[in-house]
Amino acid sequence: MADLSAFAVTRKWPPQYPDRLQLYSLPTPNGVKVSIMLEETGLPYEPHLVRFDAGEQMSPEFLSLNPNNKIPAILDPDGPDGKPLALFESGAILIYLAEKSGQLMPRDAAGRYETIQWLMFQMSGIGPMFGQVGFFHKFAGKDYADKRPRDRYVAESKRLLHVLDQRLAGRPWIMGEACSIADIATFPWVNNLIGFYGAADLVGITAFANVTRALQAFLARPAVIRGLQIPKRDA
Ligand SMILES: N[C@@H](CCC(=O)N[C@@H](CS)C(=O)NCC(=O)O)C(=O)O
Repeated sequence: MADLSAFAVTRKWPPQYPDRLQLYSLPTPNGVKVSIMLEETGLPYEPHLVRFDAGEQMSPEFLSLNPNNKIPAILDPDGPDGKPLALFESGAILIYLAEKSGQLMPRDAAGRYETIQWLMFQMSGIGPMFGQVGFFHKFAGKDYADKRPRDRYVAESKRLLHVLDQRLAGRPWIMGEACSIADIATFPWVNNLIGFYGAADLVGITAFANVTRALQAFLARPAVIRGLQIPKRDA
């Protein structure tokens, strides 16, 4: 049985199954990327809820795993060379899990780099920009009288949606015929933008028919349906 006692995070979130990959998360758009990926691959894992309402992402135990105080983070007892591996940043975790499982990533080198390119497009563009739309449209920023910041992020989000829509023209998924980690990174954010953030009209989502078609296909996948609810908020 794996011994994870050297990792302080296991003191606050004790593993019931230390041989399984440990996931520390919350079902937010960044968090569900990893739970969806784990559900898609079938890798055995144990989810732990990190409660933001209790500030648990700032606890010394969580910071020992991710000094950047953000979910998702993982601790794999069976990492490279059979040693435990702790990892944060959802994009890095997705690449790691794709390589570990041999799934959700093209096998040829060029296809692999192209997938990472679209993954980075999500990490550097879609995530941060859609997040700002959420702040200025749904959260504290919605009460600001000056709408220029909101409009700036809405315009940039529309531009990114246009790029994504063009990429999906004539392709079911970002990388073509098969769903990949690029889709797993991207569609939880599109879903959140038009769902939880209520910004569908603001960004004019109906103009992006390829994006909405791929989003519907994504949301219909059984692993996605399950992953969107993991970890359970009331666990
Ligand atoms: N670039 C990071 C972003 C992660 C992120 O922003 N996580 C948010 C939830 S979606 C979070 O943990 N926020 C808590 C905080 O900032 O205190 C990733 O993709 O993993």
